[in-house]
Amino acid sequence: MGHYKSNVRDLEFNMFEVLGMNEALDAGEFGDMDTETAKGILDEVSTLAEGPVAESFASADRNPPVFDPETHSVSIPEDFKKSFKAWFDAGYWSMGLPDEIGGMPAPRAMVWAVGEMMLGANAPAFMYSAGPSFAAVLYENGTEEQKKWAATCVERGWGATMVLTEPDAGSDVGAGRTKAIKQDDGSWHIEGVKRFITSADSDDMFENIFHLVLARPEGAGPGTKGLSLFFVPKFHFDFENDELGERNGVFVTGVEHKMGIKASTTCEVTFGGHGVPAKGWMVGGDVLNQGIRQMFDVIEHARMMVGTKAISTLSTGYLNALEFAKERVQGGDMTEMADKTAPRVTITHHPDVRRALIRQKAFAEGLRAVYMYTAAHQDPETAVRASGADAELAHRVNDLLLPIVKGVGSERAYELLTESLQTFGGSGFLQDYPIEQYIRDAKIDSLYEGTTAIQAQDFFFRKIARDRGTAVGHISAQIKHFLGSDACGGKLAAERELLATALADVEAMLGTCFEHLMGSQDEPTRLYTVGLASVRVLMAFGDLMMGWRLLVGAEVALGKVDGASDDDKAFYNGKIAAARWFAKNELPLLTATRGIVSGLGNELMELDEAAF
Ligand code: ST9
Ligand code: FAD
Repeated sequence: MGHYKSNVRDLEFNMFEVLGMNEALDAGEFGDMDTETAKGILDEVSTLAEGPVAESFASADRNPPVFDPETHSVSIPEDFKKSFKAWFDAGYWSMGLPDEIGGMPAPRAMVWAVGEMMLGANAPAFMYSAGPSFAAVLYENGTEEQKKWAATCVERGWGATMVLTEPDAGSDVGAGRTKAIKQDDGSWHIEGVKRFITSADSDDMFENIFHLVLARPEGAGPGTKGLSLFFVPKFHFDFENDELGERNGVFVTGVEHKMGIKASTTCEVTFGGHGVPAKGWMVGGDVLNQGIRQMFDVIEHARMMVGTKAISTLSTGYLNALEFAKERVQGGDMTEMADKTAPRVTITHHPDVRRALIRQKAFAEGLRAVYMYTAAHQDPETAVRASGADAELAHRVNDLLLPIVKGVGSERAYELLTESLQTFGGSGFLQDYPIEQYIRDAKIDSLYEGTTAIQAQDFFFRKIARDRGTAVGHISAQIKHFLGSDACGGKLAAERELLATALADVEAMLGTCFEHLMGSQDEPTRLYTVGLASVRVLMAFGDLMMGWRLLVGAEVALGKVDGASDDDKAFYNGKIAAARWFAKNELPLLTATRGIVSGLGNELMELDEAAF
């Protein structure tokens, strides 16, 4: 048995018992994929993830890819390539792609459920398979000719990258200096150096790689709006018959040595610096200033992926810790403290270990419930069943929740994984168990695809203020609807009250931020106060979402627990216990956060830098 432990039962609970996706599936709204087929796929993917995909998880960490500067290429360990091939050959990457490029109809929730298992088993292997989903973005934004290239990219199984970052342009993508020079044949020459590019070389895993590159056409304006998106293949290919041609002038010029996800190559990439032009084609034809909008189609997938990766890692961390705790015998029962001859017990008998386990469980399952709810809003067919949202509102809800999945998912997963490690005692610190690697591999999730600070600003300024509260108003109304209903005869009355207080606390925090935002029109420095509050507010909203979704799940579980099979009874009781625990132990903390946010001033911004 490998390191990875999936949780298919909880995935199915979310999809079919809470979010009612079986209705859409069985009504034929996703082609041939009905509930039975979906369940079959989840089981198969679980076997694949826990088996061959997980197999090279540790070995590829200990023997990471090696860069050869002479040939600008990397060599990747064979066992890792085998894991990748096992996943890629299974073909599930085609789920949710447009039909025209070989897609298989599936709800996005199914795509992310499969993604969760692959990401938890071996995230780098999943990340190398970005080709088809990036090709879908090319297909959706491309010219008629580019749509054909997109189909080629999928058919030939090419690798792909997203290329934004430069040494002086990280969070501030608009500071990018890479330029694009128009050629007479309609193509562009890209010139510049990009940094930190994932999967920019990958040994012989793909016959070709296409890079989606942000660059500034000569004469274009500053900032993100002056950027355009270019399709830059590693090898040229004949647009008629797809035959591979000359090497294009895009070369990997360095590979980073990292704390984690070592099997995933993180590359410096130089365009046009080696005597061969790096030829690219502007996505969508020569329409200027659309690059950042188009790239955000990629970024939205990638932010969802990063959050799901973090959440999946926490889930397998918890399940590993649980297995260990059930076997590790240490100490006597607390009630027999005085009796030194009392029988020794497994550590699951110790109250603090139970506290740690339920905390890991509540966050892992709470975050899964939140990303599943978000995914349910990525298709109109499932959104309407999840919250009554029409297509337009569903889109806004998804936008609102992406920074929660990515920002809160990554921060909480990293924090809670230390709890998983702690459950192992000293053994957790060893490479004999996967947790230390989980922690190293999960740290990246709060950094790439926009740091947590960037997620928090996106959440407040763009997803709430600019949205004029539409999506957040819908979520708030949904929570209030839940508070006002009672499908389980008052069994969750105390928890509902705690949730009501949490909602009021979060609404008050958002209100405070709004006041500062409005006040900043006369007093611009009040924006600093929003900046000082924003990560706390993001995290608080995440807790509110988790608390709510866990209680919705608990209510479903309460309705089913009586008369359930032994396995289901244990499962449902676990759902109820985790939701109750979260409401009683985590939600009350939001009242303190509310106080902190309302008392924020700008003292910190006025403090001389020398005083830090
Ligand atoms: C990276 C990659 O880190 C790491 C991992 C790679 C893994 C690859 C593998 C992926 C696999 C995926 C698999 C998929 C599934 C497969 C399934 C298989 C079963 N939403 O606010 P403004 C746009 S890459 C939408 O003024 P600034 C919008 O067009 C590097 N659009 O920004 C807007 O115009 P308008 C990642 C948004 O001040 C325009 O931008 N790097 C959003 O100019 C300007 O907006 C980062 O993420 C949004 N949320 O620039 C950079 N926001 O307003 C982080 C903006 O007219 N930095 N737009 O609509 C930021 O995000 C900055 O806030 C900034 C600021 C750059 C946007
Ligand atoms: P900076 O932007 O310099 O940030 C430094 C600190 O300042 C952070 O704490 C940040 O939160 C804070 N900060 C910066 N600006 C603000 C602000 N306005 N408000 C508040 N706080 C702020 N990029 C790609 O294009 N493609 C890839 O495939 C890719 N893969 C990556 C893989 C790895 C392993 C890594 C490490 C990075 C990858 N990146 C990739 C780059 C990644 O997206 C950036 O590292 C990230 O966006 C942060 O940029 P930075 O590292 O320059 O940090």
